[in-house]
Amino acid sequence: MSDLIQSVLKCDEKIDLRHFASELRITGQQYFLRNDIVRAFSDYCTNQEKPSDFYQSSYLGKLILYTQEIILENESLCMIIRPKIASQEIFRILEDLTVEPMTVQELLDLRDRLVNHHHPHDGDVLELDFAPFYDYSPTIRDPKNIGKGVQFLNRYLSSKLFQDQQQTLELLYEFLSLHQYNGLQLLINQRIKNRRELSQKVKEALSFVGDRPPEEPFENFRFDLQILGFEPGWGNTAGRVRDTLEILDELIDSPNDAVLESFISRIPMIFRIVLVSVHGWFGQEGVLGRPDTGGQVVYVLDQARSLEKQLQEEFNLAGLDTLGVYPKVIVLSRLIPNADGTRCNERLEKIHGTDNGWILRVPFREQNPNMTQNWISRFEIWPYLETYAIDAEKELLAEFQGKPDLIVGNYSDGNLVAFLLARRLKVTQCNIAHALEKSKYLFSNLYWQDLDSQYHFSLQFTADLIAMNAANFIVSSTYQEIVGTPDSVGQYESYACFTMPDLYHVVNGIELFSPKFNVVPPGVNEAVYFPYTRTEERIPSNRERLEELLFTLDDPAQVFGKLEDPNKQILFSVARLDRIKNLTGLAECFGRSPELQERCNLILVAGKLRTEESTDTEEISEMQKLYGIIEQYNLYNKIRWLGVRLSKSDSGELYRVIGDHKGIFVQPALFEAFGLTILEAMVSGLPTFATQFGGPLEIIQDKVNGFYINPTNLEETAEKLLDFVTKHEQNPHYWDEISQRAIERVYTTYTWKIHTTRLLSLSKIYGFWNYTSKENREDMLRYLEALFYLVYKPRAQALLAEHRDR
Ligand code: UDP
Ligand code: LCN
Repeated sequence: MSDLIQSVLKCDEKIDLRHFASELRITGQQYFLRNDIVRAFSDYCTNQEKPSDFYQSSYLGKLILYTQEIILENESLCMIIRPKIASQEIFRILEDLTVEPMTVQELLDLRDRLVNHHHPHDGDVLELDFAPFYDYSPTIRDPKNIGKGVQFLNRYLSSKLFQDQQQTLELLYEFLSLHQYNGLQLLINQRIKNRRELSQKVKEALSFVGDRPPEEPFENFRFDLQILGFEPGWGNTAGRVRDTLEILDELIDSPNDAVLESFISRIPMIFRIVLVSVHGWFGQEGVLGRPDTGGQVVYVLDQARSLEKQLQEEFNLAGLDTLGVYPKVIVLSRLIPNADGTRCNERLEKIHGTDNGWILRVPFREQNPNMTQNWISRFEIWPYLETYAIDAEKELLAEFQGKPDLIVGNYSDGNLVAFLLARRLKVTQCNIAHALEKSKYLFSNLYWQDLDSQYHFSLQFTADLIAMNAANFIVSSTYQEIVGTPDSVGQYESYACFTMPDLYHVVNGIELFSPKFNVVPPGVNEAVYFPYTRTEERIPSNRERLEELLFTLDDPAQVFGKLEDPNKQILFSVARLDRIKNLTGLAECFGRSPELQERCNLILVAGKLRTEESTDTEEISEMQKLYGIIEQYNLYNKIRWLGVRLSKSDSGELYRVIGDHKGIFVQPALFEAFGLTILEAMVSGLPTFATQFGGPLEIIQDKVNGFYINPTNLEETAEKLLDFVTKHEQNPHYWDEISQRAIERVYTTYTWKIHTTRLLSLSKIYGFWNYTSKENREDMLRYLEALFYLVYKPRAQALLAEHRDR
């Protein structure tokens, strides 16, 4: 990159650079983010009447293309350049155009100076650096492969492991001896005394099962195998036992990574799983659409169901179900005594559609009844989590009658609790972020001191650093959640280097190239969300009731607005009334376009209608804004705003009714980490227009099975919608083609079956890796504990004191 800067400086373009810098200076702004830079440069090119290809063909244009941030200070200009995904270079360009590379430390000091929080005379600020702890593990080289951690790890591990055949065998032998379920020995017993015997007995067992009919049940020859040294877990029939033993035999004789993966994936290692989801209203009915309760709840419940099912299938194939081995999945959430009509005040609730899936709710301790009796915003719950983890541990041990095999955290709070639990119980920890707030709120770290009274980011970001580094593996829904796109920084990437002025500097917050990262997208509940064309599975009375609710019902308690002409093309959206979900942006786009209003109706489903129903300031302000837009553009006869909380099955049918009317789904979020509503709409068969900022960019293939929109560009969004409406009018098959491809996209790529198969295989392989490499992460975990006790805990206690005074 410095070559590119040098090229700029060696030619006439240095004059442009100087001019451009002075134009930036004139604005009076000091800190420029990517959008500002691109806009300012394009204005500069226009004002200077540069040729139209200046952006692409000049060195300066290319440099600007890679520049993420510019900071002006006195006479110098600091450029933060992202030459490729997940890397950063920093330069200072002085007034005389000399260029100096800058260190991360210098950059963080500069940022502190910018907000007047740099006090070098008072000593240094705490510097956090996790890089040294990643020395223990291999790192991926090509950024393209980030997020494919397990494949990489498996290949690496295999090549290392298989260099020494004796050692491999020894490890396999030890590993296979470990497995038990409630005192029932699995896989091999003490009759196989060492690695040599393992290899030999596998061959004997193979010849024994090879002589039996493949379909013969395992019970028939269980005790013959036991004498040879083999216990249950290899298969439910002679054929399946033979297949599994053959894989092991191949692993012993001619090991390779694919064989290792298929063998480990078959071994019954995971029986009990905890999914931690603390904040929000966690329930199965009447909770969606409330503040802090959205996709995460849907995701965790569907995941729990699917994990149980997948494990049952696995145990069945392994021949364990007949021996009383069954999976148990617990969603750990908080018990909210004042439950506002939900079941969140119940300790235990069975998860629908499971045999042994439960929601276990543990209350926050009575440290402050005013707070702990009620729902608490996710931004406020930090002081209660440590004691919560201690109490939850006891309850989990009692419920499981033992330790879980895997702990999955969800969101910053759940991940912190997962860390505390995994540390105490010595269990594999998996992190799932759903949404990292750091990149959602612009400058949230730089101005944390101004925002802390409302958002407590100092606690949240510290919790994030602890949990993401502690986790054995991290599951993300998309690639860009980890490292963004060529233009934008990823959510995890934003933790790599940042300042929390006066609190700490993070110089290496997370190793993005670590194989701990794995992209495993979620699915959609196929029993609830399915194509509108499957009429035989739909219930006509529900369809009629929802049809009425959507188009004609005149009930001010549930609906606002009356459609003058219900036959117009429908634009449909479902979301919570969060600012970032931007339903108001969609209404504004509709309001500003007379042509859209002429040809379409807008139907919005949001949890609520009335400001009195909410205590959440953001939600109230979004409602007020929506009323304001309806009034301003006089949309009363063109819009329907449904303030209803739908049951799961109604929510599925709602999309299908929109499909019956050949409607369009629009997801206008300013940023969407993933976006489950997009999957729901697509699998229902709705042509979907979704934000280009975030996960939808990976779900949808633009113009193939859906469309991208830039929700900050209202005119362009309106044009794209109108273009579709026109094409649909001109070509009767257009809507159907997009609809069909949307359905196919979900079924081929976004199912829970694909997700849980992958998740379980990951959990086992990371478990095996931890075991065989005797991965020594104790140094890192100790460092993280210090961070927890010395930074997190005092701040959490201060917040608790504040809560007590409220
Ligand atoms: N949802 C709902 N009612 C509402 C708002 C949302 O049932 O009033 C559901 C929606 O169908 C989806 C989930 O909540 O299943 C929202 O998930 P998404 O990932 O789109 O967004 P999040 O709310 O998690 O940011
Ligand atoms: C949180 C979000 O903001 C959504 O984008 C995701 O779809 C949801 O969680 C489930 O992961």
